[in-house]
Parts: sequence; structure tokens; C-alpha cells
Amino acid sequence: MKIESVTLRELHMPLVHFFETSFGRVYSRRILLVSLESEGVRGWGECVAGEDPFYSSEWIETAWPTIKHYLTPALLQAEVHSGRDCAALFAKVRGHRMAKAGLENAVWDAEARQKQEPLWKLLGGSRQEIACGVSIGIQDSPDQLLQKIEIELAAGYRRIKIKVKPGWDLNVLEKIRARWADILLSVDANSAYTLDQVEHLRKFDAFKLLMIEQPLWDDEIYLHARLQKALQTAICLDESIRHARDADFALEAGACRIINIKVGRVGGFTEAKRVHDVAQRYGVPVWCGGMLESGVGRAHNIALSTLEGFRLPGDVSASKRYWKQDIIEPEVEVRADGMIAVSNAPGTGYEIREDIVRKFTVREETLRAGKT
Ligand code: OSB
Ligand code: MG
Repeated sequence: MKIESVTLRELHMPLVHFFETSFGRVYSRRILLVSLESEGVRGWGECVAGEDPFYSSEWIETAWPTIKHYLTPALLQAEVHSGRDCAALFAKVRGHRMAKAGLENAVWDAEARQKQEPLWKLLGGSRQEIACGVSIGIQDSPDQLLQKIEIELAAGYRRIKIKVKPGWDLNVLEKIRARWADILLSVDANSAYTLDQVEHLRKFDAFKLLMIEQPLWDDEIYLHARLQKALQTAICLDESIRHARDADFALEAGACRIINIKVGRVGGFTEAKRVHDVAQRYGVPVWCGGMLESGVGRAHNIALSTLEGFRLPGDVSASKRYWKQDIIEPEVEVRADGMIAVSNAPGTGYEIREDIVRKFTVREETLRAGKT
């Protein structure tokens, strides 16, 4: 693949509804899109770094210069044959996984378009439809949360996940379970608890949760193993799993029984596949996490979710839950049975609406081979 240029764009996209986690509330996203030109096709990727370094140490203002000064020059100077080659090219840069994923995934996207093959097949997927859940943020009141859950269940979603933190946990779970005793329900703490709250965390067991996601520190695995021994509820790790070695360690240590795979968090499709393969070896289910993506990242999440080990509903939901107008066509739609039908068209099966991309773009920079 001859890669002629890479373009970075920042888009400002207001969310339909604010999203609040234990580390804060966002009303609007600064979306970082990466596109590249290669032999007549354009490949797209999305860097999912946040507005702030709160979910992880990366944020849009670290990702942009890392892609510009290090990753793109490495890519434009090298000879790549496929998306699979990128991880090795970027290995010299430590960390910055979301930046790497944005660029690597654009190469996979271009490769699929060049080969006229669906991206999900190129990734080794096998599913024709994927199961969808929703992640519902902390609301202004428990009543508002119950209303939201009702809407999502009526839309067909197969798993409800709520964000929790001290003060917004057992009290809301009581209310949810009183109304819906049997729905598939999980919680995500985004590291809101510490190990000295184990007695409090044991009370979550009463609610028959599918999982408790990332209860402890974002950089801890061993202490999650200690906690898992004290809980009946399965722990799912998100932030703590940076790559396949982390997944291997976590599963060997018994730190979790489920893994959330986010392609951005682990540095791209290649590493995401490796994490998936490690979980398969342990017989542990994985599911695809979300980072409030625009259609570009969302379409990539759908492709990744077709891998066999993605046996639980992911946080991959319809475009309209996030955006008044998404930047892809068609928008991501979820059927009444809570499934997304996977397209057999070449690439992701979704086209980029470049006119809408332009409308939301607030900065743009193109880097060309030989000029970096
Ligand atoms: O922890 O899964 C998370 C959003 C931003 C940062 C972290 C997380 C999330 C979500 C949203 O839960 C999932 C989505 O709907 O995209
Ligand atoms: Mg999470």
C-alpha cells in the first residue's frame, strides 16, 4: 500500500444528551478523525481520546501532536502491506495507544476498501449480526435514570449498563431491580472505589448483575484479583487492560471473568484481536466497549464485534442515541430485537458524509509523504 497523505481533523459534535461518569460530565465531543489517501482510496479512523485526560492519560491535545510528529512520519516513510504492519511501526512510541489506534485503523479501513472486502472479514470476524447494549450515564435524579432505562428497553437493547459511584449505586440499583427484576444489568464504576470498600462492594451481589466493570484503580490488576475473590459478581476490566499481556496476567491472576475490549484503549485492531485471542484461550467472554464515538469509530466497533469471542452485548448502540446527525451513511441503526445487521459491502459498509464532516470541522491538517 502506498500511503500518500494523512489528514487530521477535529470535529465539534454536541451530544443529544450529556454523558456523566464517575469522573465527570460531557455535553459535547471533540472528535479526532484520521483519514489517509492510498492508491485511489480513502481510509478513515477515529482517535477516541477524550476532551480531558480523565478516562486515561491521553486526550485530544496529546493525540494530535503524537500522530502528527511521530506516527504519521513513521507510516509515510515505511512500506506497509496491511493494517497488520502498523503496530510494529509504532512500537517505538511508548503508550499513546488511542493515537496509534486512530491511524492504524485508518490503514485497515483503506486496506478493506482496496481489497473490496468487508472490514469484518479482513479482521477475521464471523458474525452476521451483533448484540447491542447501552451504557447509561449518571443522571440528575433516579427517576430520570428509570425513564431512560424504560426507553432503551422499549427500543430492544439487550443489556443495560449504568454508571455508578459512591452515592449513586445501591440506591439506584434497588429502584431498577424493583421495577425490572430480570433484565441483563451491569454497572461501570470507572475506578470510583477502593479496596477498603470491599464490604460495600459485596452488597452489589444482591442485584444479580452480569458484571461490575472497573471498580478499582485504572492501573491495577492484582488488587482486582483480591476483590474478585471476595465477590460473587463477575468483575469486567476496562481501563486496566492496555494490551494482550495485561489480559493474560489478569486472567491468570483471576482479576476478572469478562473483558471489555476497546480498540482505542489497546492501540488498534491488531492488539484488539490479540486481547480477544487471549480471552478465547481462557474461555472468557469479551464485549466491545464504546467511547461515545462518531460513526467512523462506531462502524469499526461493529466490525470488531463480529469476532467469535464477542459473546456479550457491547456498548455499540445506534447513532441517534448520541448525535442529531451522524457523519456516516447510513447511520448505525439497531433493530427492534436489539441487534445490528452487519453489512457485506466492502469496507465498513458505511460511507463517510464528507459534507457533514466539513460542517463540524474546526481544525484540519494534511501531512504528505516526503514533507514530514
Ligand atoms: O468506561 O465504558 C466506559 C464513555 C466514555 C469513557 C468511558 C466509558 C464510556 C462509556 C460509553 O461507557 C459507552 C458508549 O456508549 O460509547
Ligand atoms: Mg468502562
